Amino acid sequence: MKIDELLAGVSTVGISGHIRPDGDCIGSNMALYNYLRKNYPDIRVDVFLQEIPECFSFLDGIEDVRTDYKTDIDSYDLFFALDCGKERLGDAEKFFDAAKKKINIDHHISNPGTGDANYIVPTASSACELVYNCLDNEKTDEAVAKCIYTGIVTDTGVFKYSNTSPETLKVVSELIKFGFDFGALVDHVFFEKTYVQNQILGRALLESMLFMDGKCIVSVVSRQTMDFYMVTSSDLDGIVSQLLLTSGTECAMFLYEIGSMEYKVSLRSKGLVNVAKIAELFGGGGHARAAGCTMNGTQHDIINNLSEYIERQLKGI
Ligand SMILES: [Mn+2]
Repeated sequence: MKIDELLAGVSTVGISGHIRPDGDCIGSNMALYNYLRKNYPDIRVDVFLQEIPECFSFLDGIEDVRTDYKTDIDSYDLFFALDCGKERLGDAEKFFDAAKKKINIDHHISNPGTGDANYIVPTASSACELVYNCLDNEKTDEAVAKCIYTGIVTDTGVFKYSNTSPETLKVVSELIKFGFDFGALVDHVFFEKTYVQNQILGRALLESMLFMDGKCIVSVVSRQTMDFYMVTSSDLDGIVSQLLLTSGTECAMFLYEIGSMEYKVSLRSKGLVNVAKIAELFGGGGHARAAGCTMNGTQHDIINNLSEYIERQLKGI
């Protein structure tokens, strides 16, 4: 699919992505927006996204995003759904449905393609990688490159997850030719934490415990501690991954209290333990190396319950 070939006779373009947008969703939307704005100044381009996290506010053109989903156009000549199928567009789905031509670009395996034209590649790292493939490299600039880089970095966990392919890195090798400070970008969109996020991470690490001869690590954050630091559940993202970075561990468990005798449990594994199987036993789910569930009981009961299944898998029984 080539974007330039879709634009004959087009004077209005709408772009949107999934609700609660992440770096890939925002990056792909803004990459296409910046590309069209620069190369096709006569085309009206509207982007519809809501709840954009503050860390993405440095991307060019983000101030133009229509967060109120208001427009005076009844039917866009072209409408792009990026990083999702039309059913996850939220309030933008009606614009997609009403558009004269609907385009769907996505990398989610669950998406059969919901546009008149579809470019769905489940093996691609990100929607951004796919959008990049649709652009003319000659017409791309630094603003577009930073958007694409942002999406690839966030969806691959900084080129770490198994969705990172040689094709992904070929795209990245083109992007860094634009000369932006990619180290600073990675820190900003992926590693940076707020002060309280770092404080609660420190507290969770300090109070963590090793067990099963150091093969397992666990930490628990109580409601009281969360209230003390004035953090919400999203501030606890990444704690379980940091726990698993402890050398010698195979499995990490992180619990935080959501109610009386009720905990959200996150499980991570380096590969020997399939944590999805364990989470499923308790009504949760996920992937072999990253899963979660909600459990009731005291923290000790919960840890004991989970440990039993982890130990069985480690011993191969
Ligand atoms: Mn994505």
